[in-house]
Amino acid sequence: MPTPFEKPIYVTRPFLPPLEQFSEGLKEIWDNAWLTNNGPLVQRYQKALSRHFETDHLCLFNNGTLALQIALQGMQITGEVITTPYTFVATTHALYWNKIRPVFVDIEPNHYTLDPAKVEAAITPWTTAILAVHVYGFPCQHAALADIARRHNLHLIYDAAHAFDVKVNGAPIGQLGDLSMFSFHSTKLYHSIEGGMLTFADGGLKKTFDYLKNFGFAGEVEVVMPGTNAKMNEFQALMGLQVLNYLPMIIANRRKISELYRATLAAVPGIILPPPVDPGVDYNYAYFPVEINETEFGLTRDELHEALKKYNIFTRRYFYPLVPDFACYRSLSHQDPLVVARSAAARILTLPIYDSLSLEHVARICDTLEHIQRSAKT
Ligand code: T4K
Repeated sequence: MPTPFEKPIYVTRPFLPPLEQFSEGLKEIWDNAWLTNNGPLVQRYQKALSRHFETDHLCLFNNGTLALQIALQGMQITGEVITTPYTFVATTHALYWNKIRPVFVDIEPNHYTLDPAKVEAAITPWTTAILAVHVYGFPCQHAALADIARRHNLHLIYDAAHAFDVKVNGAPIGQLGDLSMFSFHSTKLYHSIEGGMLTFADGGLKKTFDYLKNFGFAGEVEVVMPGTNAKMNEFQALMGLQVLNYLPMIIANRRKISELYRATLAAVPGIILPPPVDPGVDYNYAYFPVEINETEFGLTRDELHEALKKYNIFTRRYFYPLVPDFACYRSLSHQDPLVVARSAAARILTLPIYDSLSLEHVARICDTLEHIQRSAKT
């Protein structure tokens, strides 16, 4: 009979470098007395990421949401954009803040990413771009999306908030499409406390993004466009630089957790494991989403979510409710009934996964899930 965890087990916990190491780094910030506005650590961080992703077409921001908003503005995306309903609400908000109409199209059932087979039917004369999400770090069906984008002369933009360090056929995922946005929020496998990054194919955009994140300043007394304030600060850069050194360990630990979940939960009726990643994909183990088949499991996803709380296990229903069901988007009409996305939103539970979660605790979480399932059936 499993017992509740002594301390809460959350869906995620941020990786933190050793405190002494971070304190050592803070001394440099104190010596510089330079806290933000493209300081030396942000510049060093940008170089480190350029090396990591093998590109100079990269720009840092204070968070992923503003990075995406600025991307859309800098690329002058207007009118309608075809996008996924199955995402964190910030994806859609970034469109809304640019006065772009989101047109929701369903996801495919294998990896929950935008379904290319349904995109073309939603294209209108006002469509200017496709904004797809590598949800849970699962790569979108890029070849099919790129083909549609090319034939209809649309931009192809990726919200890669979950996809840091994912590679497709050996290449960083940020090389796909016209532009990708990455989130470095503390809840992500890789973080800079808060932070965001754009990588993009057209190097000419870098200047525009740099202006837009700094009020549009092009010099001390020259403002070339109405920008905003979306600059990363030195503390974020310090964290991002230090966490980068631990990335291989973070991903390796997550991989072990994912493998243990897979091996143990395969035997539990009603728990459908996340799909295996396609060949050629180096995955980052960002999330561990399981689908709950309530008939076989004996409880609904929501009942299980509640039941786990009694054991001090706090899973999340990423992504429920579906974005078009939020009050602020409910009035938007969309032709696609979003059947697959609705089913995913009703059935998926993301289980705890983070580098410091011990395998012993993972085994206990699995025991608890098995116990809840057996008790539900009796
Ligand atoms: N696009 C997509 C597809 C995204 O998923 C996101 C963000 C964005 C765009 C926007 O990027 P950012 O602007 O955020 O860079 C979290 C994150 O706040 C959000 O960044 C993330 N997606 C989303 C999926 O999840 P919440 O509301 O679930 O976070 P919260 O505070 O409930 O945290 C979840 C759990 O993490 C907590 O129960 C405990 C743990 N936690 C959290 C924090 C902040 C910690 O242990 N320590 C911490 O410092 O949204």
